[in-house]
Amino acid sequence: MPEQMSKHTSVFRGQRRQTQKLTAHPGEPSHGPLTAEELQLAVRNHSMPLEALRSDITPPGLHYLLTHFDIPFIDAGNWHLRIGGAVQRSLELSLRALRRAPSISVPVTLECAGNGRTLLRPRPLSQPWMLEGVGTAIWAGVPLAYLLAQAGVDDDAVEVVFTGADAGIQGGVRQQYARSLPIAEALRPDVVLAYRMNDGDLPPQHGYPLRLVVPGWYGMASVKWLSSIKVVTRPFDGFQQTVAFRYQQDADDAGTPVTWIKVRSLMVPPGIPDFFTRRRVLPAGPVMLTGRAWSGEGAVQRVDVGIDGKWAPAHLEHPAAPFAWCAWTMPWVADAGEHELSSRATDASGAVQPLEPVWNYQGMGNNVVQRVKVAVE
Ligand SMILES: Nc1nc2c(c(=O)[nH]1)N[C@H]1C(S)=C(S)[C@@H](COP(=O)(O)O)O[C@H]1N2
Ligand SMILES: [Mo]
Repeated sequence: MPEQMSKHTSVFRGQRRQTQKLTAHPGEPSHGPLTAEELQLAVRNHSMPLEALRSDITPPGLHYLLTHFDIPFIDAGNWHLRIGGAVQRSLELSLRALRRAPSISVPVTLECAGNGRTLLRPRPLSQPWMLEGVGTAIWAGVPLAYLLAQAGVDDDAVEVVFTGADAGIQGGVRQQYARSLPIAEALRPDVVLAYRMNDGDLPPQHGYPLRLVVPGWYGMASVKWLSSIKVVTRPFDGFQQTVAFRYQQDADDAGTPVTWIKVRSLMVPPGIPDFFTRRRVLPAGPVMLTGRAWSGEGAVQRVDVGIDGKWAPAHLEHPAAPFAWCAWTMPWVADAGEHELSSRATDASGAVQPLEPVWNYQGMGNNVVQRVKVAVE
């Protein structure tokens, strides 16, 4: 999520700094303590508790959530999806019509591009994710490629723009949440217009009645509460495309677009937590360390588990689908004392998780290895 951090806000910076020293300015990374604005976002947009890494499929209530503006309340009986722009036939489809169309069901690990942001120093001010902005669900609905074929995409088309029903202001710009995909991505057979999540209807917070799901891409591409799909002959220049979701060094850097999910692994913290500090405590003896790993840039090839900085390969299982996470396990005989546990994944592209965070202005794609401190008694 973004991730305002925009050229637009930087214009106001000097002015705000004089008048409101203690208020958060999105776009200005902070060395200070967590702000009220970050807390406000954090309580609306929850992460997935790490113990939920135990399930292949995340129940909707445990799946992470990221909503920029408000959750729109949509009367599905009067709702239609419009498909138009550079197509031979514009379409207008009711939810009933979509449910009668051919359907697919795809297990997908979604992750917010801002996951890991709050571990960066200085800290980009936005949704303050630690490491748990992730979840895996089975998304079912109509293949996007099927509907685009029905509409007939013009030869000069370059992108497809997806617009949600939710509106708000970000970086000083009034907007409806909208993102585009290159035509080649939009025509992938696994890109789905989902009306179901796991065993039920799409919940309101995850995009009811219909959302896009783009397997392998960071979550921002998977537009919720879809209201229209427009085929365009020029690259889309909306805020969420050209200002938010960029890897940039500063506000004036055009940067590069955020696209595919970078390789990451996470561990279920072993033992029991201290309520307030979340510090882990476990008894000495054998313990099975478990977790998950995923990547949008190539299948996960290995996961190494580090015990106090000494690495050894974990056992890897096969994922349920190309863009769903895979389980890993590693037996450990815990001896009394303080230990630091980590996991580090490598994917088929050769990418490996960095040991130290890689900073960028919006706090995007920080796939640094997780470190779990445990006290063994
Ligand atoms: N319409 C709309 N779609 C959206 C968003 C949004 O704010 N509005 N947030 C995006 C972002 S940044 C992420 S990470 C995912 C989160 O999906 P989830 O809440 O179902 O986990 O939705 C994406 N789609
Ligand atoms: Mo996101």
